[in-house]
Amino acid sequence: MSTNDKELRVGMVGYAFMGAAHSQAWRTVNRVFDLPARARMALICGRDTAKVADAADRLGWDAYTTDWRDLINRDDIDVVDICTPGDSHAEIALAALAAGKHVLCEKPLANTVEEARAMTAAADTARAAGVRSMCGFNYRRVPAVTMMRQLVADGRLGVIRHVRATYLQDWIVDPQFPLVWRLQKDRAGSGALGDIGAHIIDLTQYVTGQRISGVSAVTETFVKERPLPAESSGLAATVDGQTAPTGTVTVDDAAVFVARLDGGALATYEASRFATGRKNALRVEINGSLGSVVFDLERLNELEFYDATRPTTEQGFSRILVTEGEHPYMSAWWPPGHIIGYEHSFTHEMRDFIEAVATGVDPTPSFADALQVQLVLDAVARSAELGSSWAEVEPTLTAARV
Ligand code: SOE
Repeated sequence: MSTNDKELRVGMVGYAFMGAAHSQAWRTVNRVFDLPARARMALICGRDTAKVADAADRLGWDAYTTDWRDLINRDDIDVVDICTPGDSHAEIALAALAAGKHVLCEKPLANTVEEARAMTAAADTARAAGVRSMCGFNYRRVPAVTMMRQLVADGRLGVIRHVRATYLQDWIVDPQFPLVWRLQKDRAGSGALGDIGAHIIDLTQYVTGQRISGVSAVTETFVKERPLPAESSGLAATVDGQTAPTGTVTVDDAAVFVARLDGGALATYEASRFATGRKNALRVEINGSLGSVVFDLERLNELEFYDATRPTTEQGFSRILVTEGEHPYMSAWWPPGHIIGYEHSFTHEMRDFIEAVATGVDPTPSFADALQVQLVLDAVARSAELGSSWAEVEPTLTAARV
């Protein structure tokens, strides 16, 4: 279907946290941004009939199905939006691209480098037929992050010396928290590393324009056995005071690594789900020869900026409120000072995806960009497993520079 019919009919697979976040964005994007095509929330897919029917009604989808292959085989679907656990990203994306559907796939792109390579190759092939694909690293679309990248690109920080990135959560600190899919390698690929570490890897490469070229890492699984979820064991976490059946956690709870970036910067990364008290705390600091900039997701409308070129009597970190009309995306929302939230990053993501598809250009980050993140994840896992001091990241020729 050509996009000059002004409508992009979307089919979304999955309806949990990311399905809800993406649905909010699909509902909002054309009511906030003036775009060359309109998204139609045509079909939502989930395995459980009752739950997906409820999700269709609650999230605003025209219809629902329980088979993603049905969604892909329909000729009245133009876009496939993949919001499932990582173990199904490759299968669904490969089928969608082969069927000529544009694809938006949640991060991380895949559970393995091999899957990510296959997805990238399929995206490259489909591009020749005008089919577009993008990976959903939504934090790139927080206006303050986009501005952070602009400050670096404009040379306001000078030569980048340090990147310091943390992404900290604490939702599984309780050992009785059940063995959900994010804690199983065959479902999620990895733990904190791929789930939240992928975000700070992509974000720092996006902001600095540099790529991670090598890492030295440690990972840890603090709680190695957990109660099986009630839906799989049929039992609550404890039955008659007896502990329910348990299963083995097969992913990392935390990953910590140092890295070199190909522009010469030194970097430190920490991704943990055991940072008690930190709920969704992503923080990135960039230090350069002329200045520094800090982004904190808990204060996502702001940047801290240090300009070392100012007179020494006036130097200090200033707080930039990123709500002016000239700031990325902000002219579409409210007057200066009226702040936005986490969910707006998804609306901005859909804005850029729709505009790219409708105008026939490749949205970013591409699958090739996401493959590069996957290669870093793999290098971190190899370094941690081998206990070696350093692991090179294979350079990719296909990935566009971030
Ligand atoms: C992890 O709980 C998670 O939902 C990530 O999967 C998302 O990518 C992140 O935006 C919020 O936290």
